[in-house]
Amino acid sequence: MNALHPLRPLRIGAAAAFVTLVCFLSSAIAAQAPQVKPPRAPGDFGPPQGKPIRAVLTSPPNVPPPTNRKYPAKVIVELEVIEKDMQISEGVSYTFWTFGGTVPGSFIRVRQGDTVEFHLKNHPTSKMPHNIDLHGVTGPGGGAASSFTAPGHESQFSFKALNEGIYVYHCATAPVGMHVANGMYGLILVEPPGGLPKVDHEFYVMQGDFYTTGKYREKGLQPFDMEKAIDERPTYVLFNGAEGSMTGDKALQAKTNQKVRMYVGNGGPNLVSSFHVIGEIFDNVRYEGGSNIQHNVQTTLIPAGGAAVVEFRTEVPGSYVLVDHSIFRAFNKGALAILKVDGPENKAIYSGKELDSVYLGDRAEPSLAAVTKAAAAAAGGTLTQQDQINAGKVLFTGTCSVCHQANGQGLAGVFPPLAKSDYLTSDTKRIISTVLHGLSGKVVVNGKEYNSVMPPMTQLNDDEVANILTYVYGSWGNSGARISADEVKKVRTQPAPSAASGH
Ligand code: HEC
Ligand SMILES: [Cu+2]
Repeated sequence: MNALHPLRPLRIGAAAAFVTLVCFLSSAIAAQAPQVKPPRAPGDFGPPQGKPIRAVLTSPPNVPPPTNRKYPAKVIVELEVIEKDMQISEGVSYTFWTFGGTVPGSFIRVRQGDTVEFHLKNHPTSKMPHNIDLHGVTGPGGGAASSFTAPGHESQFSFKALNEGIYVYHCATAPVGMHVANGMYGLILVEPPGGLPKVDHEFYVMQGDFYTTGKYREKGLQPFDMEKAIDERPTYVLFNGAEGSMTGDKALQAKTNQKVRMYVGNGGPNLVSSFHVIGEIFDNVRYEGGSNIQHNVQTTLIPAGGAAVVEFRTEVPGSYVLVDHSIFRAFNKGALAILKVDGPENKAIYSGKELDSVYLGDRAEPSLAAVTKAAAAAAGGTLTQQDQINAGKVLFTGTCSVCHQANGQGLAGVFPPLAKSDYLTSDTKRIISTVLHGLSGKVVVNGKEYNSVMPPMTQLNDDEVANILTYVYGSWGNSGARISADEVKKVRTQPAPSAASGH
């Protein structure tokens, strides 16, 4: 047996051996993790001192400044529930229920030992009663029973923040799942008495899963789908309540050689997050929001109703992509955000040139505006061919260009060209069907044979297919045909074509 096995001396039963074991363990911990501070016990730090303080609340992705306080105080938190329609994805809106008008709700920051006087208001235009359960509260329901608030009312309760840490809060009014699914969650940070180590940037990021009756990116106001929620089949998985909440010109910003800290929560209601930043390694993770710090972590699990604090240094400039590494959620349900790091290259650490398009597709630029414009025009009955081409170009970049290339030339022997493709001159129904149902088997394009597989683009809705094809037909010397969403709708119900049947 291994002589170094730490449990072996215990079997001998000598007290000295036990002391050796304790020393071995504590020195091992100290050696491995010099930055770990001894975990602090929960504690009553005595009565609040000084004048009552009004808490600074921030909306995501912002975090309130450190309390910078050496004593426990009485801190007044005023939070208002507002039910409102907001954009969940380009051209898609949803009736969110919010703490403070945003999803996730306002970030609250207090110090361990503070006495928090909590005021919960429910806006008069609300249709539902709401309450709040703060995981940082010691007491039945985390405040839920004391904070039940009808529309137009306000309730008040107080608690002492006994434990330091990062905690989720959420609404706990029945049906609880529905209130959470509509965006009713946020984070409260209880700083340790000495505060947290200084960093250059702090960000507030919170994941949530959303359930709409329409498909992913289906336009218009989308109602909540209770059945999908019960079955745990989300339409969207999002950071900060909207697809694109932190991409394009809303990307998080940092410079090279800075320390970044992210408070990352997961509101659920159903999914557990495998939180990862593509191209970074977390130097420190306070996993599960607890007092232990783990180092050199690639992906950290964040349970529904849980949170973590991740920290890393920025060394190399570029776009770093925040994802749930359950990766379909990132690329097909919206769980994707960007941290843009500016600064000089550091070739000793990373030689490469930046290739945004590999990971980002249509999210690399804030150009989805063209898609929104086309959707609005379609709804208003004023959609022009140019609107479709503009929107289609953006969608083509995110969907088709990875194979057919941005210039439509394809890749010799692998992906056929769409530019001046003679295949495109066949019946437009057949081309629509190619996009909807995919294509496989032998095809001849401009005299060259291809025998490969194009997967069905089932994630695209009728508008999107119509716009993409209008763009394809309107580009690179193709026929200029215009495709309508109605045509796509008709073809969708028909069976898939087979490549062998020719044209
Ligand atoms: C994963 C790679 C891939 C993607 C993504 C893809 N295609 Fe294709 N596409 C192919 C392949 C491969 C073929 C040829 C299939 C065969 O050999 O049977 C093809 C064939 C075609 C054809 C018929 C041949 C031609 O060149 O005219 C059209 C039209 C077409 N694709 C349009 C699209 C459009 C529009 C999109 C985006 C909505 C798209 N494709 C996305 C791989 C892809
Ligand atoms: Cu509620």
